[in-house]
Amino acid sequence: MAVAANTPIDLVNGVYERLPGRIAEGRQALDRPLTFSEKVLFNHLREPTEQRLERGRSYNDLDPDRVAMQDATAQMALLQFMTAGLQQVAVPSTVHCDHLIQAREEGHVDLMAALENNHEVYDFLESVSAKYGLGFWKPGSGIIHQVVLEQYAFPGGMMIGTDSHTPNAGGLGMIAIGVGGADAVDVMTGYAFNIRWPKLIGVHLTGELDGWSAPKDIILKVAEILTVKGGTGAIVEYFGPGAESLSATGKATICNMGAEIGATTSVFAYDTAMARYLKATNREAIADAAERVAADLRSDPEVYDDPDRFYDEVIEIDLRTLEPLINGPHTPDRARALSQLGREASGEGWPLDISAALVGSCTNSSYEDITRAASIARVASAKGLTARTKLMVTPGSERVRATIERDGLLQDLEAIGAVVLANACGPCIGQWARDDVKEGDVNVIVNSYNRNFPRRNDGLASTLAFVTSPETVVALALSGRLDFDPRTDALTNDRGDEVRLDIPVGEELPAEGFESGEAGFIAPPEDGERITVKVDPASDRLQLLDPFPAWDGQDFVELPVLIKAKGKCTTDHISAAGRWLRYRGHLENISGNLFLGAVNAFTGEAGIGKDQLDGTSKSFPDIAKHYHEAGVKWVAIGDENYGEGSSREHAAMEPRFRNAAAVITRSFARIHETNLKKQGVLPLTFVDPSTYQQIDEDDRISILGLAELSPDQPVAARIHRPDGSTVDFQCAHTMNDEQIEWFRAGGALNIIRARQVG
Ligand code: MIC
Ligand code: SF4
Repeated sequence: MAVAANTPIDLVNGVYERLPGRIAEGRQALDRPLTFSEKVLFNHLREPTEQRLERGRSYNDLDPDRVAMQDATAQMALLQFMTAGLQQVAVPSTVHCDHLIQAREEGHVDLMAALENNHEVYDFLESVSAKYGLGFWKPGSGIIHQVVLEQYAFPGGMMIGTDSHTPNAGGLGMIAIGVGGADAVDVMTGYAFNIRWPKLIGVHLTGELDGWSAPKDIILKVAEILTVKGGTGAIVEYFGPGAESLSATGKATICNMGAEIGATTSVFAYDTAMARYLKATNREAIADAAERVAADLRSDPEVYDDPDRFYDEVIEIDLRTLEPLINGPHTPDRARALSQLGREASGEGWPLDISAALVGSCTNSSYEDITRAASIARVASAKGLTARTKLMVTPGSERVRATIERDGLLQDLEAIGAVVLANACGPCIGQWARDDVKEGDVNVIVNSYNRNFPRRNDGLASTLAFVTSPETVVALALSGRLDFDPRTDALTNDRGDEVRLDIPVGEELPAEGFESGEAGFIAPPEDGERITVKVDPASDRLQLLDPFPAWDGQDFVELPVLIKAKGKCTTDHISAAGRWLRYRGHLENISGNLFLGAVNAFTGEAGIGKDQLDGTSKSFPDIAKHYHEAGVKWVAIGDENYGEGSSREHAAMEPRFRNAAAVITRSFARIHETNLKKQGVLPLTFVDPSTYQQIDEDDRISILGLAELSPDQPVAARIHRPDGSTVDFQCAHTMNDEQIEWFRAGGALNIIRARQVG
């Protein structure tokens, strides 16, 4: 299968040809009109007539049109794919090099350094892509989600991606779902993508944004309303006149950050803004094809007339009343109006001075975003202002970078002191060689990214990160302070005059069209068979995978608790990024970061616990290694929404590699729960959430009756106290028959191999 730099029109036409028939079947099956995402899902069901469709319950087989992977997750995904013994991937797939570029000086210099430092990994990804027929986007071409939006997304399509912000493509009406690498391997090897039929949350947008408010404020508001777990198991559909007033890239911002509420994905129905974006990115044929089936790329009229009948929950937001928001620190749902931040910061004792301001990330780096940010900078500079804090800008793609350079927007930002970084994730994922502060220095940063967990941007737990719109970031950078509201406050310029910032103005799309963005693409050769993929056994960055041992048929009896995590335990807490991104292709080495950020509920300290074999206090990765080498299985205990955040399956593979038997929590984030299942670790939840409090440091845990493990049946478990007493408790799980089979087999790699033999 030839993978090109764009989605071929034939693929799109194929999807649209099936659409009316599938929609008719869907209406019949459910005996009612359909929402937009139901239509797209129906159109991608593998066996439409044979599947039970029950929201939040039934598991269903879907056939996505595409797979996209970024360099930090593709390594593990492709190492697994390689064990399948196939010659080609079964669906069009691409690899995007964006996460491994470190921000140190400025874009070009940093890119050159990355090419040198990461050449082994880039060579590996490029040669695997060539061998198995994947498209390869070179470092510097842009952030995966921006490139996918520009090149591959199309209304009514469906894709999966090994990154939690894959839903970004919902801005172009695509059902795009973030998954772990093992899920991607299923699809790339021709198997279906299996997922629970989602619940549906409708967000009805009325009015239009004005002044300083931006699309980002919509999702910051939704995050406040739904919290970081409120979207779990649901697709969020945006509709209403407010939805149609937003550009495609503005819609993408909203869908992108839907990852922060745990949503399966977020999506907007097809409209003229999407057509404009498709045309501006040289995809007229797709725009025309979409136009012909436009009525099928929206919800049925009955849904818009009476949304409460069709959605599990409906949220109303009037864009006219939406103020600029800023969320954080430590969690993306901690929202307040910008106007309230100064007071809150003083009350909390947060520094009011800002140490760095950052514009960019996959969430906010479109042409429109940059025009709005640059407009503030342009006027500010004319009024004699420059940034009072470090300001850094990461363009989302080479296409955006080249276009904003041509249009003078980069110069506008540079005029107030901005440094332009490489087209990559950079400081969003800890790839930031920061030397102006050190651990313990409590400091505030503001950015237009999406996540703000501790240590995420610069590796420092003492950095307090706030997420907001690019417009607000630039305004705050110009003032240098958290208690500044550009709508009401003035700034003093270099002549000592009081001046006000102008309201940002943006351009949805470049009047002169986009510069080319395809320079970074390498198509696979017709026949990749002769290409050899080398993995040096002595490499510290890449390691071939061995399947984990199959389940031995025995219950888990009296296992030590490696960790009881207190509060938020995201995938960043379980498997940190930043400097550890270096080892994303080497399971043993990356296991050195296991739970380093997780807070020990018994001591309040991060990353350190008690080794039950020798009674000493050690880092969690060292204890896990000790248990592994001693052949001791263990459990981890977690609180609500355990595994929030990233799709990185390392957060599941590392525990599995180090002998974890089960993770028992109050609740899980979707992608991480699936990743645990895929790797053969039991993800269990307490039936009575208060059991969490009962587990002590020296207790042991048994998980019983595993031979009878079956869907919808509780699992018996027991706490063994050091004094010999026991407490029985019950766990729930969400595994279906197939997923129980993954557990028995010892994880996905065994299944991939068994399929090959079969
Ligand atoms: C993130 O934003 O956390 C990441 C880094 O993009 C991750 C993927 C990864 O850990 O490689 C994600 O969002 O899935
Ligand atoms: Fe990259 Fe940040 Fe987007 Fe993740 S959230 S894909 S690290 S830019």
